[in-house]
Amino acid sequence: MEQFDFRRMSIYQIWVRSFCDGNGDGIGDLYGVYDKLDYIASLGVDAIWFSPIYPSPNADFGYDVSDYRDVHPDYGTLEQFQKVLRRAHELGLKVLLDLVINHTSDQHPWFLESRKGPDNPYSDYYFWRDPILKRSGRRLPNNWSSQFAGPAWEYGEERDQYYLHLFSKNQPDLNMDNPRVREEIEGIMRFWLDMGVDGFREDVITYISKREGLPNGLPWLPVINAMHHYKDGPNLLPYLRQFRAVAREYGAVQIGEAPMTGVKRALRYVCGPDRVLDMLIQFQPMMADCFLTEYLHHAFSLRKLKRAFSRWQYGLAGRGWNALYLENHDHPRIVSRYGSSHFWRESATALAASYIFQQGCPFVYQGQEIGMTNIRLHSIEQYLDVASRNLYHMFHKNEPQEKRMQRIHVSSRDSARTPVQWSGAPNAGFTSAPEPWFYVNQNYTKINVAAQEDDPDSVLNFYRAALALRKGSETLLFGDYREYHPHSGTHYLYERTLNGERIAVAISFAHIPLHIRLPEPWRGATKTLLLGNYPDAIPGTLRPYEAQVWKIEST
Ligand SMILES: [Ca+2]
Repeated sequence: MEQFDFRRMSIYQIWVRSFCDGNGDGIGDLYGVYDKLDYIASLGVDAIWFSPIYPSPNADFGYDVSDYRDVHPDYGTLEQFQKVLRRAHELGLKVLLDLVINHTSDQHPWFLESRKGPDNPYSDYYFWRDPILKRSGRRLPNNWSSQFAGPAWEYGEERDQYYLHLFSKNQPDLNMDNPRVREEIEGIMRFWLDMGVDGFREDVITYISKREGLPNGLPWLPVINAMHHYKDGPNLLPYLRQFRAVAREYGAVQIGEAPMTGVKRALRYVCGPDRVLDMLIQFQPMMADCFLTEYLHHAFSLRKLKRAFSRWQYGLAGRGWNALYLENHDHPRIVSRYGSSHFWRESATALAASYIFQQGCPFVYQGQEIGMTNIRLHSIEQYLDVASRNLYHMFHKNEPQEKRMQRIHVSSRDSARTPVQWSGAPNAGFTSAPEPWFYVNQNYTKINVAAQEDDPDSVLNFYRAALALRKGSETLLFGDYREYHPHSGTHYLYERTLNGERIAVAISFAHIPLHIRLPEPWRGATKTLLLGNYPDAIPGTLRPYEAQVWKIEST
């Protein structure tokens, strides 16, 4: 089946547990999603990506799947999902599901069988290895670290062997080298595509092929010491081609999550009609205030952010298509990271303008469109994120408690997982239950959807205007990208050009007013303001976190 033109899409991501509780038990669900579909459509997005909605023991909140063909009872039923799907389609929204196939839950029936012994049909669905026996005792099969900290091996008593888990010990890695496992994946894809789902976001899909023999990683590097043995592995392309063939039958779109992947490598996956993925979720724009992970925090660097943006804009130009995002369920809130609490509204809207008008498909994560901010919980016990907990308990133990908690405050994924703030009602209108499943950010009385709906200057209405502007402009959709003043640490200037039309975007990241020398093609020409986050705008002058989008008339 022919694929729809995915390049025009903007995509709204739902992490359902915290989106909206429709049945009053304190947990977000598909009943709440159904009620909010009109709201989602009102944003002007074209698709919804659901983080996993499958049954899961929630060791990693849905990214540990125990049944790929059903819906978690907390979120509803398959029938309710189909209802959401039908209504979404009526509203013109595509629906993308999260395909989590690098690993399953340790409660998945395949794993429960597999761990029983080497002689059952599922024994080779996972990576089981004997311990290495030394005079000094038993050692793990290799030195790989889990990405959630600690060793990547866990003991299974029944087999007297260890199994591999690149993430938590409750997420055993699937052995994709086993053709039967790949057939299972094909079956899962067909199950949802037959139901009418429009495509998949594919979780850490670049990790599914491990280097033969699982050789040791670097002994001196924590957490990602063996990445070079499992990222972009030897059989990744053939496996992706196999799954692509299924997607192609349905015209489905495939978006791959690719941590630590650079442009050059990305081009292998996303180029031309034979591409194996339509877009990659790459991580470089998430690293402008940290080294490799948010846990290794440093001050925000606009130059670093712009370098990441432009590297991908230039790198994929004319060859591939970018996935543009600043937030998702795996990263703290962007206003708290790259923006300003003092200039909260201005910086939230400036950040929107910084990525939505680049070439690619913009993603908006639930709550981002109202400028939700990080939560600060007082003790590590209040945090639920397995990665935060592991990092806290394994590193920087000699530092004062306050410093260690500060590291968690700036890095925890839980900040993206607090309930969406719908209104100023109790529990932010997220639930009618007395207690929501997780902490509500107490700034909900100020930051909420209802308060922003009727305010033309709100963050919410800026997102709507920005998405509408992009959607209605062939230049913003398909035009060439060019950055000016790349070395500036205070402002970000870029333009999009197509068939002689030029649209200029100027954004301040400064707390003080700026006077900038306009790039040559913008100078002297007649300029029409298409969008801004102040009541008026003067070319060449940028107030704190001001964003201006101009149409430049050719002279
Ligand atoms: Ca519920």
